[in-house]
Amino acid sequence: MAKPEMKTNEAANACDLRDWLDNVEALGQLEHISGADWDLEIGALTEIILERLSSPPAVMFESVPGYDPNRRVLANMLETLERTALTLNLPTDLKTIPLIDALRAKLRALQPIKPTIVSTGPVMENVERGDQIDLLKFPVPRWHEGDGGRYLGTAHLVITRDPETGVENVGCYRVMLHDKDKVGLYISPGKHGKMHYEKAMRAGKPFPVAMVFGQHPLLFIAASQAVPFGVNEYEWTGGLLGQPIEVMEGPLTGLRFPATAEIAIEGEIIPGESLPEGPFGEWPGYYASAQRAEPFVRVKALYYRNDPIICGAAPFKPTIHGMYRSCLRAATVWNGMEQAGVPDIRGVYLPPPAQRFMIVVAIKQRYPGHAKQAALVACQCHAGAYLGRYVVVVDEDIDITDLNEVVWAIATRSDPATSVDILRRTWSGPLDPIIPPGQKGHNSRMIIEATRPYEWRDRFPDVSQIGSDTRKRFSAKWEKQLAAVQARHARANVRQD
Ligand SMILES: Cc1cc2nc3c(=O)[nH]c(=O)nc-3n(C[C@H](O)[C@H](O)[C@H](O)COP(=O)(O)O)c2cc1C
Ligand SMILES: [Mn+2]
Repeated sequence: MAKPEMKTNEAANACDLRDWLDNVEALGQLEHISGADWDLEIGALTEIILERLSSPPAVMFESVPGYDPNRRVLANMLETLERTALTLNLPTDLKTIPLIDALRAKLRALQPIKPTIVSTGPVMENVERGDQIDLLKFPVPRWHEGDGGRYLGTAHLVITRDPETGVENVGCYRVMLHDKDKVGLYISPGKHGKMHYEKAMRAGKPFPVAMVFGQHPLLFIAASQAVPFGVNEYEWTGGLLGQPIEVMEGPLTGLRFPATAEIAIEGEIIPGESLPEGPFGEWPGYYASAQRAEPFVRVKALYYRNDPIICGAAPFKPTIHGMYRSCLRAATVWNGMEQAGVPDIRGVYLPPPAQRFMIVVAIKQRYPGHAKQAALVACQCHAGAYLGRYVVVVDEDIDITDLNEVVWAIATRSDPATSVDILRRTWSGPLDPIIPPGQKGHNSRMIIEATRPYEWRDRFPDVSQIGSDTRKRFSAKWEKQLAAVQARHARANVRQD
């Protein structure tokens, strides 16, 4: 069968999940699984696929037992470099550090573009109000064994407005399904949506909320990652795509959501009402924030496309995924460092198993103290300051996307008595597993200078490794045999169950 052609942003509606799926299909990175149950089975299969494959496909779960077979769940949207690049409107053939570099250039130059307001769209193909609303008719997964419920919102949009200023926000804060028309919301302190909510509660007023479950993954990235304070998430998304996205105003709340959303709701939080929320398997790989009373939204209207798709990005133990989050965070930390004037940065990366808990920076050392400056700024600029732990600075010859190389640099180019500093009382939060309950808030940072010491860097022992010219010469000469040896001995990244 001929492969479908990739659609460009001009040809496709730039911000429709269905066009994105066609492009992922064209990349050969979409799998379909029929018959997995909503209760743990979808979550477990997602986790096992991530464990087994270093380049995992996106997975569409269809025909979930007990549900309309065309109501689907999409997992693993962004788990390869190609799909991350596709989503961010970047070339799909970039390696990790060039991708991060291209992304940060794009973010630096980004000019927000206001969305186009349309009167309706595919999301209005089905409209249900009041008693008709039944969210239990959607195959909402219970993702992890320790979860306190089914999570409808893990890769979604929560749209709110500041009750005092009217400023709109689009955030991604987890959403638990309580009932056919009630969904719980957990927003951690300081998030924009939380500030809006707190203002409404102080005024004793119902708080209108719209939510979208299923949309182009760039909108999920905008809601969950990269948008700087003061920039509207829809305008940022338009700026990144180079054209406006289409939104419509919710008939009940006026809150705006993408016209191509798969599923959208409008509703309100009533002051004083709460239900038990959590626990939930969180991105550090633990259930760290326990079950608590949290607000919930009374759903007043439900809209969905025909054959709707719920997008899911439940976090699993980060030893098996999360590369795209590392790339996004690395791009924003790198830009933060550059804005603070740190020269000659050759790369920034967050090893996926550690996520924000470790930042690795490669520099070309230029002056005494350059490495320390790079480390301090990396872990204290806005993008790098929250929930960190270790920051490692290495020389430019280290491949910072390869943990073996980073560990080798630490092991051989740092001396604990002279290469390490500790910062105390830095910015942490409720999800930090090592801070005891009741004491969460601050944590500490360790800076590791794993660079050749500046004073005698020219006399530091040479690395024992074939030079790149030698490597090229012999690998070209022996390529056929080497490829055959490789093919005979290749092993998939398989874990036995
Ligand atoms: C899969 C995923 C789930 C998230 N869940 C939550 C959550 O439950 N609560 C929360 O406060 N932040 C959560 N976040 C982080 C926020 O989305 C992120 O901090 C975002 O920048 C918040 O938007 P805001 O800056 O407009 O408040 C999540 C992020 C991701 C990627
Ligand atoms: Mn925001």
